[in-house]
Amino acid sequence: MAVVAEQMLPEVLAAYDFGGLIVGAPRFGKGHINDTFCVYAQDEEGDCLRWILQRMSAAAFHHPDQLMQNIVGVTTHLRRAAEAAGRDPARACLQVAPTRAGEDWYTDSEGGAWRAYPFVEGTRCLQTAETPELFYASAVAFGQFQYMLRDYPADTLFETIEHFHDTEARLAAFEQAAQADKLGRAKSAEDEIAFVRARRADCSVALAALREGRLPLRVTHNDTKLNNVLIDKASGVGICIIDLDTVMPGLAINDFGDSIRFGANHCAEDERDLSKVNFDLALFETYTRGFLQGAQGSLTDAELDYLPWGARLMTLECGIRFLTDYLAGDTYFHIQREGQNLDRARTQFKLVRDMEEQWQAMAEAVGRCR
Ligand code: ADP
Ligand code: GN1
Ligand code: MG
Repeated sequence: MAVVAEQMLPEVLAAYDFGGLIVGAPRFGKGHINDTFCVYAQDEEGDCLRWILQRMSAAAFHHPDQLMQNIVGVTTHLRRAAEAAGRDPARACLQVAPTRAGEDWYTDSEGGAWRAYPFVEGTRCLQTAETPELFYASAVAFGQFQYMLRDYPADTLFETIEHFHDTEARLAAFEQAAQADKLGRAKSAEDEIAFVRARRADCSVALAALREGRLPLRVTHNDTKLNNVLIDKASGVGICIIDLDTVMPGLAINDFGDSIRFGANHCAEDERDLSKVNFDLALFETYTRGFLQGAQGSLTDAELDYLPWGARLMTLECGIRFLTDYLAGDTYFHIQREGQNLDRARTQFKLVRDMEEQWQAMAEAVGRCR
């Protein structure tokens, strides 16, 4: 997208009724994909209303209309499920805010696609698992999310990013970027490139199980980072799953695995000191217990068997994606400094190595939770 999001803000803010005088709309959050702003509006009583306003990434999402249709469908379903369970639907799920024209999203005059949600108040969004209890709370919420969507009609969902967790396709894209080496960066990533090439066969493990009918296709979130769940400040319970852009048919082990990748350690995703990057087996077990509790018995035996693979593959795949973006010129993941995507790839590969070393213990941990 050529135009910086800030440039379009006045036009986009005018397209919505935020219920008061807009007093500010700074950037917000730590997402890598969309341009996210928090809108502060002062109502007649002087109270502050907050909204999340986002420009959807044009690099990631090529059909915002289809994407928003998915989100409207899924949030409507989740709202009903929340009501049925006696939860406050305004806090239990995202709610798409209409534009003044009554649409679910707004296209600006430069072609950027925007949407807004009420800010879910009284919540926290964590960047690391501050305590095992909070990590457990996130696991229950993601497990529940899986459970609530078990009866969602998968064939009504558009594939918002094709081959999103197709690890074989990610590997092929990586090879292409490494061979093209259009910025001459491959030299600086020789070890990481070799690391991936030594694990080509791993990239097919989950896909083979899917092709052979051992793992079922479900409706999954596909981006289950800790910062995609909002935790209630007062109770510490995970109450609202956000970032629904990639809700699509997928594998439950990938939802499990992506959370482990991001949360079962004590470092930032772009930590440069790899001595600080360590896979935490205890947090792995904590998350497993929470996820299975939330999923309420909806996972098959084969899915439980493959949970460690979900963790290892999502970590490897994410590292491959960061490395590919580094080699291709940082066009997909937002960066704040040069080399950040290479640093991100390195943390992922360190975690993969740790998981390989603790492979047996991971299976035993799952065994204790089932
Ligand atoms: P990205 O795809 O770029 O990660 P997200 O949809 O995850 O975008 O939003 C980025 C951040 O904005 C989240 O990590 C969270 O901090 C915050 N956020 C998004 N939606 C809400 C909401 N409805 N209420 C409160 N915070 C939100
Ligand atoms: C992106 O959107 P965000 O920041 O929650 C990415 C995920 C990656 C993650 C790595 C749509 O997640 O797939 O795992 O970064 N989302 C998309 O941190 O590509
Ligand atoms: Mg996010």
